[in-house]
Amino acid sequence: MSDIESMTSDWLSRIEGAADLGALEAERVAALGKQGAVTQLLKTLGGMTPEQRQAEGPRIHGLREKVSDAIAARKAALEAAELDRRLATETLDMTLPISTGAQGSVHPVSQVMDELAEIFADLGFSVATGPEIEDDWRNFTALNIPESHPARAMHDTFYFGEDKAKDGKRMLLRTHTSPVQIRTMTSQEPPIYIIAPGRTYRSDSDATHTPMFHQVEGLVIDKGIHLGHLKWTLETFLKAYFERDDIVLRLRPSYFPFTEPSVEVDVGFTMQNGRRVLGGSDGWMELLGSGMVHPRVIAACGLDPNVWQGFAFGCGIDRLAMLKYGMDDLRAFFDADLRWLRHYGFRSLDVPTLSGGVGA
Ligand code: 2NL
Repeated sequence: MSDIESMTSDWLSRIEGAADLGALEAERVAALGKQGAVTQLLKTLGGMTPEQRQAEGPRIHGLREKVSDAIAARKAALEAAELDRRLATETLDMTLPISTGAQGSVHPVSQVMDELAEIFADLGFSVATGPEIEDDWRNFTALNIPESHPARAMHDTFYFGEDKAKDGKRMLLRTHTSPVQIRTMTSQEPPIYIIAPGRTYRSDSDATHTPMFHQVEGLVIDKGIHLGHLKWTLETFLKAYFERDDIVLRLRPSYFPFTEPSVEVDVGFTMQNGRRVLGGSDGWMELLGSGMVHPRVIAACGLDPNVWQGFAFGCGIDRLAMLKYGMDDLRAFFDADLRWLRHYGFRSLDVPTLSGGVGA
């Protein structure tokens, strides 16, 4: 066996014997580093005659190539073994209780959803949910918003392509939670007392609008329902939610295609140390939209509007959270910044309400 051949097998066995990445790196430096044995050998080519170089050059370069290939192969094998070892040992039992070092907390939106569920449960309402991908009929047509209605454009709807159409119907991301109420009315016998909290989508983005936002709508369908029931329900809800008895509501005539009459609801505030505090009536803040369910909506769901009446309301949950907790930028809701949660008093391991987790 020539010198080069014995050197090759010597290096290959040393590389193969490297027990870990550190040992392998030491072998690499010893062979291919500046002062390495193979590098030194390559340098001898300079002092050879052309004939010697022609004979020795390919052999020495061949040695260098085999050594560097062997190092790369050994490195890959050691890394794969290391990954296997970590995958086998670094398991995480997700069923174990979280450590006391936990940093997160319930999100304000989840907290408000739980509060809503709890308050309305006391008034006899249950929580209804439905899909976020809806069809045109449930999101618009059944709500008395026909094809040509400007409200369709106003909603800045995210539509799916024709290729995602179901039964010839084009699908969309629901622009409000009303389709949940439509589903309830078309599948359940009245009386109906529900709230529908959840995610809704509109193509809109600035300090007060995010493309995904949370809405809660309420719906009552029963016999002999009138505006007085709507006003009492909203007053009772807002007093419980803001935990104040001096909440004053102002009802203004408005327009929604799905309610008649339609009522916009403002909540009164007073100024305290330059800040708006809810309660009293020094000024007014727009809070929610509502009205008596339009007879056409009741009829579209297969019910007789001469027998069944109802009221409905809709409100942004993000807005409810901002007002209650004094938050001013909606975008922070979706930044997952723990400092923001802590700043507004949300702590790990909080148990916010007795009904924690029953909201959507
Ligand atoms: C707003 C206004 C509103 C409704 C939502 C509704 C649902 C059905 C029938 C009738 Cl199924 N009405 N929902 C009614 C009035 C207003 O929302 O400004 N939301 C943010």
